[in-house]
Amino acid sequence: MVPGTEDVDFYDIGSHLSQEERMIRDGVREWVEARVLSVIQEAYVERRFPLELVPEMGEMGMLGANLPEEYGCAGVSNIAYGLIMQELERGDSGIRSFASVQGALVMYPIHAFGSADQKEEWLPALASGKRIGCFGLTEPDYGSNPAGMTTTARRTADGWVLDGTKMWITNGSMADLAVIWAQTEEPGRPSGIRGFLVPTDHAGFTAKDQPGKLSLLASDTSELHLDQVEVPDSARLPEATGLKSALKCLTQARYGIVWGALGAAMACYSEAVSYAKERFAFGAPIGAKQLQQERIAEMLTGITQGQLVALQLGRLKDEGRMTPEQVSLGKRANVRMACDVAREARRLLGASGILVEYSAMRHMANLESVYTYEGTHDIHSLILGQAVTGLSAF
Ligand code: TGC
Ligand code: FAD
Repeated sequence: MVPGTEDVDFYDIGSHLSQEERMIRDGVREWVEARVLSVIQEAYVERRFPLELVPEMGEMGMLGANLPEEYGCAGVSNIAYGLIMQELERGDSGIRSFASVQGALVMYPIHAFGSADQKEEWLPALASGKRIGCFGLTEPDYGSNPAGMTTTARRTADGWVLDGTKMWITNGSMADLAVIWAQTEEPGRPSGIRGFLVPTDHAGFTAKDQPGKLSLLASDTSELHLDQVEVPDSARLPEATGLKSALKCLTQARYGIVWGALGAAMACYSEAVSYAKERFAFGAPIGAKQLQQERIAEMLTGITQGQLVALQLGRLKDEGRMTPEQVSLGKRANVRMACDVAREARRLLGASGILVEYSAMRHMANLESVYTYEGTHDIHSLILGQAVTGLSAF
């Protein structure tokens, strides 16, 4: 077994999962061990997303897994979906990001807000990985506050013309389809934010890779440019009305991150424990030293608390009772915990911890993006502060 793939379950949380959920978790874990961990170090150093894995992810039902079977999806519980995200991020945050964007930010809005034709056309192709999607909300000047977006969709006799720039877009350069959020300009109607399905081969659509990243190196992060891109009215998501629809997509993706962050933390923890038992200093394994044992105890505590949060959140989601604010608490807490665990694991590994052969520093660097995207840590503090006090501090 590759270090980092052991189960971490100090509170026997696995006993609360159904047999199917455990089977799904173990199947994805085995796949990650065999297929992701064998390529990820090289892909990371080469700064490339391992695109060759996408058809396998589709075949195994990992894309939009909690959406219904009628569209070629796996139709699993939200807890099983979370476990898939956990196992993927145990491999690398970039692999989980791919699945999050494809499932929660592209397939979910098509399923929730799309027409029957849009669902038929896109969902099976996206579920199988034959088509790739991206989600364009953020702009160069509007990240935390997407309400200010300046991308426009101007109504014409035949449809819409889109103009604007979207920044930091995961999967952007390899996508066949972009979900673009834009301010509408329509004669006689107030402007509002709406979502559009834009095939990326349309004239005027360009994507370029974001250079200079030091995080999520095995992930495609791109800038999208829309220069008078014409789409018919049938490309508009008919049920998406206002920014609220885009924010609902974020809730789905953030839910996946609550679980995904656990996977990254578990990988770092397991690697650190195994290193602590084997590495000798001052005549004894460093794992026999009290300072390292405290480190390990802190990591295990954080992971165990995070597992309980994820499990209860999953239950609430499966019962249809989960609120966006509850997701904010989970995203904020679990990602911060994972950042702390990755950093402490890297330190425990000494000089070896800076090598790509070990996963701690890769996860540590990746998690800085996870801390920032899908609502920064600060934004989730403000969401929680507002929920508790009723006062906005944005
Ligand atoms: P605000 O007035 O608070 O809300 C407008 C309406 O939307 C409702 N709402 C939500 N509904 C569902 N889910 C959510 N998460 C929601 N948040 C708000 C809200 O109740 C309201 O409804 P109604 O009926 O009263 O009209 O809107 P605001 O413009 O003040 O914004 C609030 C704020 C700052 C929290 C929001 O803009 C925000 O979350 N900002 C962060 C932006 C962000 O997270 N961007 C992520 C981009 S995608 C990405 O990063 C992908 S990374 C790749 C990966 O996932 O792996
Ligand atoms: P800003 O909003 O400029 O924030 C800068 C700093 O100010 C942060 O520390 C923030 O917390 C703080 N801040 C902001 N507002 C307040 C406030 N009111 N009070 C106190 N502090 C505040 N976006 C997409 O649409 N699609 C994607 O696929 C996507 N993928 C991404 C992939 C990566 C690798 C990264 C890094 C980002 C991605 N994003 C994507 C964008 C991401 O969602 C934004 O970066 C994020 O929402 C923050 O926006 P910003 O970077 O513009 O930061």
